[in-house]
Amino acid sequence: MAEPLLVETKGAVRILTLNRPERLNALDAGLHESLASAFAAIEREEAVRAVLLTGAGRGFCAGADLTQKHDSDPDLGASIDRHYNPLVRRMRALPKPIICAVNGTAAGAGVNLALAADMVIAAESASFTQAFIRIGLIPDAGGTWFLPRLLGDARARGLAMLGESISAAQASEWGLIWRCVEDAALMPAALAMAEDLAAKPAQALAAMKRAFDASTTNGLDAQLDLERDLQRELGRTPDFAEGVRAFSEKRPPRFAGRSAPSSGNCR
Ligand code: T3D
Repeated sequence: MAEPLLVETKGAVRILTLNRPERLNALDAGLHESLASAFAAIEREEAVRAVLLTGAGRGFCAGADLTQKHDSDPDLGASIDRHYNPLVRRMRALPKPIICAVNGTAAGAGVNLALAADMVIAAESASFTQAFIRIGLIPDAGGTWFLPRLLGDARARGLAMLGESISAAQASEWGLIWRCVEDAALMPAALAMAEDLAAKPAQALAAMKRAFDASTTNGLDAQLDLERDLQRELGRTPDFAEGVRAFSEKRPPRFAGRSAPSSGNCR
């Protein structure tokens, strides 16, 4: 049987490809377990500096695998506790950038899995559907949190309540995703973004993820204090010294991505 998740490494980029194309990469227990171990490895491996998540075939991910057997009194909360919530938390807490390349249909938790990444780039043939209402559920995997923040309340409620699909172009115009590109350009563009991020100062990217996440609950005062604290740590990193030196010497910087000997990690 084919592996449900393909794992490849290109330089400092770890590429994860959801690989159940006959089910539009719907998430079953096997795929969830593979994702959990892939992210655990990425957390451990210092050489991995950026992650690219995509899907095999014509779909990105059609959400939960609806062919999984449920008993007469199913506990969906248990499956969310076991698989979806740890995955979303793990992606948000990962101190490395994650790019999601949405290659085709994204539905249900498949959309929200993409939105848990730091940036989403989509092929123009891709679509985004909060399909949950069609089967009597609410958006999960962070959907009720991501959607209003990215789109505003009106569009978030419209997408969730109507369950209509939007195109990648519409998703880009509405600010749900970073960019929409021609189908053939998707993987080259996504890989170029991931390689670019992998060469950027890793500590600064980790601190940025932390600051943006904290901004969703912090007031301005607390956020200003957090920015000061993070900047204090970053000012002591070799990457800051190299960035300033390279600027003065009018040459491209060579970032090592190491933390300062005396400081902890930004995350
Ligand atoms: O359960 C829990 O743990 C709780 C968590 C819930 C999270 C959720 O994500 S709930 C929402 C689940 N997802 C959906 O409701 C979407 C279901 N799929 C669709 O509505 C449609 O397939 C799409 C709109 C995504 C795409 O339509 P289309 O016409 O392009 O493709 P298709 O023909 O419907 O699908 C192609 C094949 O993939 C087909 O198999 P077949 O008939 O060729 O053998 C179809 O059954 C299969 N497939 C699509 N989605 C799923 C799926 N198989 C299992 N689970 C799926 N979600």
